[in-house]
Amino acid sequence: MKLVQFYEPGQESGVGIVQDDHVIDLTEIMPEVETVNDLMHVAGVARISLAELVERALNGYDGQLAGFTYESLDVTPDVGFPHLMVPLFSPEVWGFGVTYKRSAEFRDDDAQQTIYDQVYNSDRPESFFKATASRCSGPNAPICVRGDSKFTATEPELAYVLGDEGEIVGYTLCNDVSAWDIEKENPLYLNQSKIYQGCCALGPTLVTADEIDDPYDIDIQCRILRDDAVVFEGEANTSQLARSFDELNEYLYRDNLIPSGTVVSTGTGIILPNDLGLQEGDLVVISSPEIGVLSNPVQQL
Ligand code: DO4
Ligand code: MG
Repeated sequence: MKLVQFYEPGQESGVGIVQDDHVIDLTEIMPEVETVNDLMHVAGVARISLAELVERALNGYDGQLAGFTYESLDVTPDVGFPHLMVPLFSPEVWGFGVTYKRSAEFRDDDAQQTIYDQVYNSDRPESFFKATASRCSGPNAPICVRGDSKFTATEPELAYVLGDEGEIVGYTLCNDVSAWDIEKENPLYLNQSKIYQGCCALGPTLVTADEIDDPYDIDIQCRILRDDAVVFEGEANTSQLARSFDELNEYLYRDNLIPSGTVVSTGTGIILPNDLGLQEGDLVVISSPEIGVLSNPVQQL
């Protein structure tokens, strides 16, 4: 099942179920559910999966199903019109890094050092705090280049969403936008590369865990458009990940309280060339056949 959150004038947020090119308005059927976070809470209390909860609600409803076309929601956010939002309001987004060989090799070559290779080959993975809900952009909303960065990169990643017992309830796409020039200057500046306004895009859907046959075989593509021309294309597959999600979770939860709805971004296998930092007006399009297309324009702060 693919879930989205959408904005509608007069209503802060609603939850939708994507079926082909339509979005069914679940909030019509379950008025107590305005966010995917609410849905996760209800499913948690009932001790059933998100998909089961939604199936039960749909089966028990005999009214007319209302909704939108997906296309009509997949538009630039405007308070006057319905549009997609982040797929959930994640209290915390965490990132893992150098989980793909390509990421480790590139970062070491660039800085003529071996620290990334050491982490790639260590038991302990690299993890970092990435964002809070207010720093995350949904589909078609701007991702940002911070004012003091001359080279900010897109990092297209598969992300998973955690339930209150540490279980993976679903998957989404994450753009771990990072100011590479700042983290290259000194690895201790990593937080400033990773965490700032508009540093993270999530979406477009949250695909429930039951619907993903093999999370270690997901294709991720990325394209960057500048003045309507494609200036970058790259792809990766999660089979190239060097670590399992169990392994990442094992470290994430060590003496660390992780709230329900936390998003964990699993690292990038797509690396931008050194002459292609993001610029105001670029459009970054990340996609996966299972999750959908996440497009975000770039804004220079
Ligand atoms: O320390 C660098 C960050 C690595 C990262 O975010 C990634 O590999 O995706
Ligand atoms: Mg990353």
